[in-house]
Amino acid sequence: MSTSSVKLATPQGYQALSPKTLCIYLETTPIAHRLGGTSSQWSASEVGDGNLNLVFIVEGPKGSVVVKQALPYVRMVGESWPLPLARAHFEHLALVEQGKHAPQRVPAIYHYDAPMALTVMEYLTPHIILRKGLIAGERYPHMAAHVGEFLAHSLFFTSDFYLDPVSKREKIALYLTNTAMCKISEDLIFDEPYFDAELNRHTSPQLDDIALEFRKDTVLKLAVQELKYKFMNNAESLLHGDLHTGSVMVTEDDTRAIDPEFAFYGPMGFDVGAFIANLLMAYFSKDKNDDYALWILEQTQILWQSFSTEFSSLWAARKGGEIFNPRLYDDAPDLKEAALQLRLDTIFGDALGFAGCKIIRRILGLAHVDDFESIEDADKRAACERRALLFARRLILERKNFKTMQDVLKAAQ
Ligand code: SR1
Ligand code: MG
Repeated sequence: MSTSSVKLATPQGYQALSPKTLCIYLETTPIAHRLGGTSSQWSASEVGDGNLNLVFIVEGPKGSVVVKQALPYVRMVGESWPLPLARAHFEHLALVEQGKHAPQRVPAIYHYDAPMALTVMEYLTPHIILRKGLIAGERYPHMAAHVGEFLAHSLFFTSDFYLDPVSKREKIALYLTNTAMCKISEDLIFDEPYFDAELNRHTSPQLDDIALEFRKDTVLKLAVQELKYKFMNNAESLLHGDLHTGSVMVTEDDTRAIDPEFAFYGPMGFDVGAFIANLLMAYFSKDKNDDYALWILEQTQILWQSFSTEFSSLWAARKGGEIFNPRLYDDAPDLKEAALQLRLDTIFGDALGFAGCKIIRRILGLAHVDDFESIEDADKRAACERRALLFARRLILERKNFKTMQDVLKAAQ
């Protein structure tokens, strides 16, 4: 990914907002009534700590909302890396679609303004970002099952297992031009960790040897490029596209997936693998196998269990869908079960491979995760990261050999 000094043209009517200008803006929108009173009684603060956008919490006498606005550049790098505002459109589209299939697992959407690249949505409170909760050692008894359910519903209902071919192709087309976001993933996940890219960083000098080994590792690079090819060509389902633990908000009882601005039609295993990768990084960031670390590992098992059980019941109950049309069962009644098993096995293998890629990119690439970054002692951090890197390599190369999540978790320990 190369940065440039050319600023992107922003559409007429776009203005990056500040807390003050946001309140004045909101007064002109249909959601003003949710806040109550007038803008002079509202308080807004910018709370975004992600890599790309502005995020505001606005509170009024009657209620509160969250406002997310895209910037015309990558926030974590600055204006030298322009990024189309259109990602706000894809995020809104995906949130609405996911809201149809998993309404309890995404925030409610109140308002979308295309020229302003801005969405007003439910303020999830007292939720916190899952990654922060895991770093703090909190347990969320329903989180893994909820994410599994979100994945099963959002992936099943947007695939050929449910849709007729016309609707499926129309849906693919809706996301085809989210190219800038897909290109970020193609570069940052599958390429940059494997060459000396300008914006790469790693814990140095502790990981210099392994970073170089990975760059020289033809077998690994072949496998990663095979996964990249799958990412680019397997339009199986509408993906969230960036389902890490920073894209999930939790309380003890509730779980919501946010931020699907990387949404596109891709392989189901990519979303499943993204979440597994982030649970595994949370696990590897704890330097010993204490109760809490093992609890995190167990969540990976619960996630897969919940996803596969939910996906299987949707499959059993399905009425439409183009693939494995019921006319094929007449002379081969066991086909229905075999088809499901084949799909689950493929998603599982893909998910492990993508999980491996996701772990490596967060340790050797541009965008790191706080699970590791919050470990101040560089030697300690590097030791955790090295374990994660070696395991990620195994996940990628042996993805077709692991038969169950239990096998994966044993190997992780
Ligand atoms: C330049 S954007 C870096 C990363 O932040 C997002 O969360 C995505 O994971 C992206 O790859
Ligand atoms: Mg995000």
